Amino acid sequence: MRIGIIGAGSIGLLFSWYLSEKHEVTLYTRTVHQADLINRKGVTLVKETEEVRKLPAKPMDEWVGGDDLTIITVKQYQLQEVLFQIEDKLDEAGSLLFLQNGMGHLKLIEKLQSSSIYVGSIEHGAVRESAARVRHNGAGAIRAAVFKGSLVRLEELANNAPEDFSIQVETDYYEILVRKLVVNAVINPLTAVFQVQNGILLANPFYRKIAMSLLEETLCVLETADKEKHYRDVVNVCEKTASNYSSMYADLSQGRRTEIDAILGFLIEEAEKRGVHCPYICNYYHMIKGKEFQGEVVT
Ligand code: KPL
Repeated sequence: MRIGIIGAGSIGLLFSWYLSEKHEVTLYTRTVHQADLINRKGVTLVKETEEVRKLPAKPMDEWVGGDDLTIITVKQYQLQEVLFQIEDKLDEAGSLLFLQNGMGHLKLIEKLQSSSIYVGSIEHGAVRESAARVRHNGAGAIRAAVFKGSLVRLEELANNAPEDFSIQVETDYYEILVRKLVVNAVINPLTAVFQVQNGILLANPFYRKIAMSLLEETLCVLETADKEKHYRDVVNVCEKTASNYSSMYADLSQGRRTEIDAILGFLIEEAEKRGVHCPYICNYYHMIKGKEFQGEVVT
């Protein structure tokens, strides 16, 4: 399959590296500099060892939409601008797969005319070490489902995924987003505030207690029935990505904006609509906003 990947942060680099094993992948970057670098050096994946894969890269404004599948990996808060940039070429696009953390993007996606749209989540641990280099800190689940249109390209993607990068096709896209929202609502703010790797949230009994309180409050706001499943999800991700620095930790440490509005900000809005009191969520939301405001550099 011909696959375009828009966004070359940690998730874009990870997808481009793994999928280029079996597909013809082009990576679309935000800057010309990053595209040049990737064209010259390829993408390096660092695990126990490191391996380079050569693949073509282009700046995003050269995207013309001719691929069978386009995977959009940019952050939630960058999505509106990116969609605006590529809007007039979306008619030429094949299927689209959106992989954002948090909630909010459904409102944007709903408006698109594209025939087949998928929504998914990724629970791998990945940190971008430089513009063409990503460290893979643990494999978790990748889930995706149809938002609109046909399943064909998503099934093709899942059936041809590399063994160590498997993709689960599910039926309920909203459920996928809620599961990932809960994971991000607990792990991301706490790791960013305490400045620790994901695994420390389980290993340190005091952080673990706070994580459980934040989890319970999140589930209360979302009025979800299956608490056990969400608890297992959080524990699983912490275990499988124990050595990873969450994206929120990485964003703050590099002075970038975080996805807190789409994660805890979304939960605060939901809590207000339902008249639910959520002091933990509010406190962690403000701690992260405070750090963003200070432009705090933690490493
Ligand atoms: O999604 C992540 C993130 O960091 O944003 C997890 C899965 C928690 C991995 O760190």
